[in-house]
Amino acid sequence: MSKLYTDYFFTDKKDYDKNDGGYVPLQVPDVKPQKLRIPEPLKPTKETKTDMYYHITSEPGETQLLPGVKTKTWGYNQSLLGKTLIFKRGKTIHLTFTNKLPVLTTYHLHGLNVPGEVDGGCHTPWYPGETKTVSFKCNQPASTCWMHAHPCPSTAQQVWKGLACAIVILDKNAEKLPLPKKYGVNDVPLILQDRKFHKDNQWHYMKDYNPDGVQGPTPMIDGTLNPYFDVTTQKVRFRLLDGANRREWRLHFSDDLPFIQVAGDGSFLPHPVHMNKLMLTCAERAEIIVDFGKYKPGDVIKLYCDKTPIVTFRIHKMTPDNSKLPDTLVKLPDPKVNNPYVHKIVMGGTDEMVDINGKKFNMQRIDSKQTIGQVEYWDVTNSNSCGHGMIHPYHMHGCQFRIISRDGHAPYPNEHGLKDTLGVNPGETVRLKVWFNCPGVFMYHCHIIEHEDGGMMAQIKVIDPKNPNKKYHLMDMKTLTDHIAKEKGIKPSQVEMGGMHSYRKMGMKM
Ligand SMILES: [Cu+2]
Repeated sequence: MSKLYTDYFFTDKKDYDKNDGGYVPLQVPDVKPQKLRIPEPLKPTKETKTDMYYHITSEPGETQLLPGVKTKTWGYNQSLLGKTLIFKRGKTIHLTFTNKLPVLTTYHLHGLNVPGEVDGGCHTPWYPGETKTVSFKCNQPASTCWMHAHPCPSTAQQVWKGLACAIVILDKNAEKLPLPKKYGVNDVPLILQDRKFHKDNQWHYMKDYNPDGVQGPTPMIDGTLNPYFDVTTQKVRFRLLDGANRREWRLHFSDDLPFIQVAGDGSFLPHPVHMNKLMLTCAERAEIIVDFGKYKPGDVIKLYCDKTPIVTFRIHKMTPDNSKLPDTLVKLPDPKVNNPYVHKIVMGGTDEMVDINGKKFNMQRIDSKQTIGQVEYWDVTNSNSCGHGMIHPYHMHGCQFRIISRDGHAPYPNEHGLKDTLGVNPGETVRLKVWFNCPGVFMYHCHIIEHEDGGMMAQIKVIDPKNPNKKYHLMDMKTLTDHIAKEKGIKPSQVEMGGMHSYRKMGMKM
């Protein structure tokens, strides 16, 4: 029997979000159990041997979440969240985006190795009514990634309204592994979010605003309140995604039912990890295999976050499944560091004081450079004090990195795969090995979304050695503010965006 890990790994429990003054505990909402709204796969508009084409529209809508009045929400091709994008490795993907929202938005492909213009950060807005297409070759390992809006400094507000969906990458290795693969039956994404409902069942982002991250007491899983899932196969693969603005999810099942983590953010883990607890920080993903074999039809198992049940599993008749995972799930790229320069990244402050290396994000400033082909260490520090600090989930666009060490010690057992986001403990320095495959300007930031909007973000120019002087068009605050003022029919000085408070309080310009 492999070792069973029974803790959340994070070093100091005092740093969990639940010890923060602004913490909002989860509560089971007062609604009848709802069938889990597993997002359907989005059908390509066209698929050839080499190419896949999709059309995605971001649109406002209304969603029946609580009894009574529907909630005003935003989504992709639907009123809330979006259908799952399934990309096949090796194909060229063409994504046509139409923005039917009353505000500008972007389409960030979180976890994808794509050029800066395709990445969907703040420099590539879609203005209301606009349609544009991006294309890229999908050439990265099987994994669960996601897409979400990223128009700084309004990312948090747009994700809160519902602009997020899962991306699944398939490859030949994944096809061969003895894993549950029936999407929607035993291969199920669980997008973990939380919301607060106000009068008339509405969300009010600005009323709930907290510069350390907006939270709500109501768990919302795949856009479902109080969800249940019918288990009809002995083993189920859950693709867990922390899609919350702020919340960490400390997950465990009834009876401390063990499970196997097989994948992290950007790939399978080299070896399966047996565990009965799992913590995800914002934007992290984990694929786990749960074996319900010891239960009988009629049994009920629950998934908890801390003490609150968030999904109910109803056991039905199932055929025995004796499939065994191999010890090695994937062979991952592990290039040698070939440049001695070490990037030093310090995530500092809390509330409005957040920054990186003492500076708040500026869309026009390049903070770092790296050339394609160079493999470099990045030392990422969380300078909050230990014991009463916050865990900052550090995310890099445009790459999948390896975690080398945490304060000189080995990474946690479940972070040996490719990663794009990781929780950094207060006082800790994590060493990453980073390389890029695509050129462009990419952001790196804390993925507590209010922290990134508030300026705990910086950007890197990734240089293509074949075209080292390429100029990139970068967004600026005046253009952004003027456009938003025009959309709303107000003066630029009247424009209000979530992250602006942090800059204003610090007397800084964006
Ligand atoms: Cu943070």
